[in-house]
Amino acid sequence: MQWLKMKLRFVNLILLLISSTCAQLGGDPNGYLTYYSPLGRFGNQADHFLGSLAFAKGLNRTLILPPWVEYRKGEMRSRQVPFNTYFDVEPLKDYHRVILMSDFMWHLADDIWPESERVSFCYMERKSLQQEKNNPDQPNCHAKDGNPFGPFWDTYNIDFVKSEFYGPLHFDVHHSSMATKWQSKYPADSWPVLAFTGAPASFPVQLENRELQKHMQWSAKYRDAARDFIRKVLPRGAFVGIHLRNGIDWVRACEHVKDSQHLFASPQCLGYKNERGSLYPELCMQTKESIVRQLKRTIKNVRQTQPNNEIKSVFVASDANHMIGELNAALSRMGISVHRLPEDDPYLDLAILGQSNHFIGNCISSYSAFVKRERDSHGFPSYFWSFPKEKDRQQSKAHEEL
Ligand code: GFB
Repeated sequence: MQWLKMKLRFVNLILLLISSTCAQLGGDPNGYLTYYSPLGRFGNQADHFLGSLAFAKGLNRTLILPPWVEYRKGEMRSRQVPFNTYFDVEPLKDYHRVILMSDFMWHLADDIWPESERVSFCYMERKSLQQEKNNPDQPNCHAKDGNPFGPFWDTYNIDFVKSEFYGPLHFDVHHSSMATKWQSKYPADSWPVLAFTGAPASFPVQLENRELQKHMQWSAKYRDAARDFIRKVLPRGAFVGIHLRNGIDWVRACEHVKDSQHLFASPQCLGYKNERGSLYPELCMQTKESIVRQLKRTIKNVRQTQPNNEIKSVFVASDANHMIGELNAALSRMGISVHRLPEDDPYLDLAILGQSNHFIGNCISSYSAFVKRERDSHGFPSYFWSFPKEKDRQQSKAHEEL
């Protein structure tokens, strides 16, 4: 009898465990949302992620966390890196329900999203680059057409059997009844998963969604690596983190400054309606002299205003030229050393910049924008290269002195 009771208890425990895992993993009656962000590299994808998170919340659907898409030198196909390699999943849940793509595909997809019901969503027909695939009688999203589209969905063995064009609906759930329109056109019981061929979000990130950055917290691996670098490599004392975006792709991108009101992340300093000014070339690409000048000025200002937390070093993150020699030469007389990572690591660079006492970034770069948002969420100070314009700064200084 005793034995039977124990056995029953054991079976009950197992049943409880199974049901709580299922409850944790979903079976969300409100449905799911998944997307692929074909735009750019990390900074662009992060902007898209914040917008998609807000959109999923607006629609009250669980967001399936996509992997980060990476492009490595010499590799033809993009790589998909699980979301939680870089960021913890739990803090996101303070804002809204999320699930890792691999968990969804392993544990829930067979029931919730069987292969025969996988529909890809796009605003309107997307033509294939292979002409023979374009059928005027059957317009299609061609969700897996080309790299990186194909490799992304292939990572999870996802094929689509149909396309759905959602236009004229859009993604701004903050300023209209858009969420209700989505819900009534695509109710969760008949559309359990909305799978978008592009992110359901704007670029750059919508003003209202910037603050969601606080839910993106570095995984233990990156938190620890950043802390170790700061403790073991940098001298004791405060440090300035700087982002130098100066690779050849950037030089080319900066050519668009002359015919644009906005470029990439520029609203972060100029304002979304250019209320803090128009674009100018130095905002995008700075001279070495102006970088040294601004850095020295920042260090001197901090020495005057915060004498108890003197800056002892500079940490440089860059995609191309870190200017270590020039910066060391310019700053050594001030007793300041200049450092970089021994090996290229865009994520560790970001995590360290996020922790610096002061940060100077590139207003136009979405990579810098990620750091700025993270620092804003902690109340840490940030500045931009060549902003405000040197002439405007001199004028306002003269005005102050009057
Ligand atoms: O992140 P991202 O979209 O920012 O793309 P931007 C820039 C990529 O360059 C990063 C590398 O994801 C990194 O891989 N990178 C940039 C860096 N800065 C650093 C750095 O300080 N350290 C390291 N290790 N790597 C724009 C894109 O890039 O560039 C546009 O938004 C377009 O789509 C344009 O491609 C040319 O916004 O700076």
